[in-house]
Amino acid sequence: MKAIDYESRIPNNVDLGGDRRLQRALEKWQPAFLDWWGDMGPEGFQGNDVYLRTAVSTDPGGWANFGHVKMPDYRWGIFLSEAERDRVIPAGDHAGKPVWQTVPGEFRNQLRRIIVTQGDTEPASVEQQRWLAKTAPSLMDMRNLFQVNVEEGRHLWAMVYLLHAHFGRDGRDEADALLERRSGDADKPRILDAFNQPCPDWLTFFCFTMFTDRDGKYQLGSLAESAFDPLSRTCRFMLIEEAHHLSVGELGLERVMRRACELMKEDPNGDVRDNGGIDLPTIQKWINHWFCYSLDLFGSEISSNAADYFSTGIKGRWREAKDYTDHSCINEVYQMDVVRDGKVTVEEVALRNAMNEVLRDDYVKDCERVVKRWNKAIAAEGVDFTMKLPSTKFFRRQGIYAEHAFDPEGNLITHSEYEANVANWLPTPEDREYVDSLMIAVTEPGKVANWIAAPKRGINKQDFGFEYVRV
Ligand code: BYC
Ligand code: FE
Ligand code: FE
Repeated sequence: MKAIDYESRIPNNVDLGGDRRLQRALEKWQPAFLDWWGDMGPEGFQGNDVYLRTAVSTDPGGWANFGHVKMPDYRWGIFLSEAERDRVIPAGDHAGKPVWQTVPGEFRNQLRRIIVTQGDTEPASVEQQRWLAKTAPSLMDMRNLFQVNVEEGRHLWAMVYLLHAHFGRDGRDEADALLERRSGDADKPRILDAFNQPCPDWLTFFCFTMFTDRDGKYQLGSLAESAFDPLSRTCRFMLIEEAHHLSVGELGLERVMRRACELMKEDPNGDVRDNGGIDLPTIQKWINHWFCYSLDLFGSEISSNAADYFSTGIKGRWREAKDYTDHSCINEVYQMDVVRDGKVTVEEVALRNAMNEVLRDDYVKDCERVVKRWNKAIAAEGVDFTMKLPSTKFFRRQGIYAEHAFDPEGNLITHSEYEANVANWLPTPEDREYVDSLMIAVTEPGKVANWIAAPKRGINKQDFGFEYVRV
C-alpha cells in the first residue's frame, strides 16, 4: 500500500506527484471546488472549529483521524482502497477475465455517464443540506451534518479524480460541470430527482441519510463490482465512509421516535404535537416520502441500460463476487409484478434486464432490517405502534409503476382514490409547517431540542456533552 502523500496540496494515495499533468489539472479544479464550497456548502459556521474525522490512510482503523478543524481547512483527498491482487471481472460476458486498469474505448461513454451521475449526487446533497446547521437540535447533530457534508465533498473528489485521470478533455469538462449544476435549479438541475428535492428540516435530513444515502451504499456496492478497477477501488473506500452517514439517519430517526414515545407516556391523554414532539404517524409519512423517492434512484424495473451495464461488466450485483456463483445470468428470469389490463400480474423478465430491481430488492431488505430495530425501540418504550415501509409500487415517479396509483399496501387504486387518501400517507403542507415550527437551534453543549431524544452514544467515545462544534 502506498503511503498517503498528506503533505502535498491534494492528499492522495494514487501517486499524484508522479503524474504532473494530472496533478496540475486537479490543482486547477481545486480552487473552483473551494469556491463552490464557499457558495453552496453549509451556511454559517465555516469559521468554527468542528470535531471531524479526516481520512489520512486507507489502512483498517487508520482512516478515521479525529480533531477540531474548520471546514474549509478539511483536507479533501483522493483515496483508493488497496488493489486486490489478480482481480478478475466479477460479472457479465467478460467474467473471469482480468479487470481493466484503463477505460476500454467501446465502454467509454457508458462509464463516463455513470461516473458523472454518481459524482453529481455528492455536491447535490451538500446543496440540499446547506441551511440545516441553523436549526440543529444539538451540537453533536450539527457536527454529524458537517461530517456528512465534508465527506460528500470528498466523494465528489473521488469521481472527479476518475474523470480527470481517465477521460481526457471530456472528463475535465464534466468535472467542471459538476460544480455548475445546482440542486433544485430550474435551468441547471442536478441529474437525479431525489437530489432536486428540498431538505428543509431535520426529520427530512434523517430520512435522507437513512434512505437516500443508502441508495448510495447499494449503487457504490454495485460499482465496487465493476470491471473498471479504479472505479471499484474508489467505491470500496467510499463505502467505509458511507456507513456513518447511514447510522446518522437510522439513529436520528430512532431518537425522534423514542422522544414521541416519551411524550406519550408523560402525558397519556395529551397529543404529542401539543407537547412539542413529532408524533409517530407524522414520522411514518416522512418515511413514506423518502423511501419512495429513494426507490426511484435505482432506475426502471425493466431496463436495457441495466442489462448493458451488467453484460459489459460495468456494474455487478451487490456482493457479486462473494455471494453468487452464476455470474452470467444469461438464461435466467425474474418474476416481475407488472400492470396489465388494470390488474397486477406476474411476468417473466430476462434477469439481466431486471438488474435494477435485483439491486432494489437488496436495498429494501436492508431498510426492513432497520425498521425492525425501530419497532423494537418503540416496543421497549411500551408503546403500541408499528412503523412500516410502504410497498415499492406506492408513490413512484420512475419506472413501470409511475403512471399508476397504488396505496401503501401495494393495491392498485384509482387516481381519485389516491387523491382522496394521500394526506394520510404523505406529508401535507400543514405537517411540514408543524415540523418546520420545531426547527430551532440548540447550541449549548449537552442540550438537545425537545422533539428528539438525546443520543445514547457520542462520537469517537466522547460524551454527548462534548464541544463537537465550538460556537
Ligand atoms: N431521476 O433504464 P433506466 C449517492 C433516467 S446515491 C431522474 O430506468 P438506468 C448519494 C435514466 O438516467 C447513488 N432520472 O435507468 C446519496 C435514464 O435516462 P436517459 C447515486 C432518472 O440507466 C446521498 C432514464 O431515466 N449513484 O451516492 O438503468 C448523498 C431511463 O433509464 C432516475 C448512481 O446513481 C431518477 N431517479 O439506471 C450523496 C450510480 N432514474 O438515458 C450521495 C450511477 C432513472 O433516458 N447511476 N432515470 O436520459 C446509474 O447507475 C444509473 O444511471 C441509474 C439509473 C441507477 C441512476
Ligand atoms: Fe457520497
Ligand atoms: Fe453519503
